[in-house]
Amino acid sequence: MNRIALITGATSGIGRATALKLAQNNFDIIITGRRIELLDELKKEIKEKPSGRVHILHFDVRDKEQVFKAIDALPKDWKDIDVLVNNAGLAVGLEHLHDGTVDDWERMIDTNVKGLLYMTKKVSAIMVEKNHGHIINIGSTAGKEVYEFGNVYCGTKHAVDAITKGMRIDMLKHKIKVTAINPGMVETEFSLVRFKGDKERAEKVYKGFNPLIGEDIADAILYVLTRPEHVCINDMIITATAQANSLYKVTE
Ligand code: NDP
Ligand code: 8X3
Repeated sequence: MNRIALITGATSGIGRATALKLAQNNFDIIITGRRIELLDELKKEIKEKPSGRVHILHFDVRDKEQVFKAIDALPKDWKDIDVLVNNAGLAVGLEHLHDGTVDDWERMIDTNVKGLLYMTKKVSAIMVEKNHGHIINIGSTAGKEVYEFGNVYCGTKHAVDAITKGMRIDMLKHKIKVTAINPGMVETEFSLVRFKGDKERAEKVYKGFNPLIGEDIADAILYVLTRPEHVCINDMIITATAQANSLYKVTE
């Protein structure tokens, strides 16, 4: 029987690439996000993959009532989730703290930290019932070190790092694997969102630099999910060859 994987933030970037990669490798996929038209498009693509089984959940991870209702209302044949990929997340703004916008901070904290917690609460309860499952949290190099202007975004990803470690302890006796995948710069909609739709500024981030793409992270997720039962990959940091850490990268 195929494993069921729920991926948050599947409309774009890392989440979309992961949904396609896992569907290619015989996972049944629950895709989630706010942009329903993109979920519908992805559903069509997944239907062409070997698994072909796909289910859409449409909600904002910041809204705990929506999250809880969506998981509670899953049809019986989709409820038995084996894999949760907590991927939905964002950076908004890139300013010194005293120039920062409170609403940007709240969007990041509510999505990257609280949204991840709401999802995990509901889905891990299903996994605990059956003493089986795998939770993958998408952290960041920003959760391992802090860079100028990164303040609150780095704070949320450091929180993901700590919460992942806590989860692994709590899930231990339930045989649930917990993995953090921490990418460096990946070319997705990330910078467009960070710079609030300023395409020119977003493109500059990757100019002359050879970044990761969503599929590189999807590959790592598939690797982590296909280890033997007794092996749990706890923590992975993945950067482009042209990047050493948050502070050092080379451009051509
Ligand atoms: P994208 O902007 O391309 O994708 C982000 C995804 O998250 C979208 O599918 C978006 O869906 C979803 N999302 C955002 N906010 C919400 C919300 N409130 N409710 C539900 N879904 C939401 O960025 P990436 O693919 O790059 O980012 C994915 C994850 O990877 C994030 O956690 C990010 O922090 C992390 N990351 C990214 C790196 C990078 O350089 N790109 C590096 C390290 C980590 P929709 O808008 O449809 O709701
Ligand atoms: C995304 C990578 O370097 O923009 O988490 O923080 S970075």
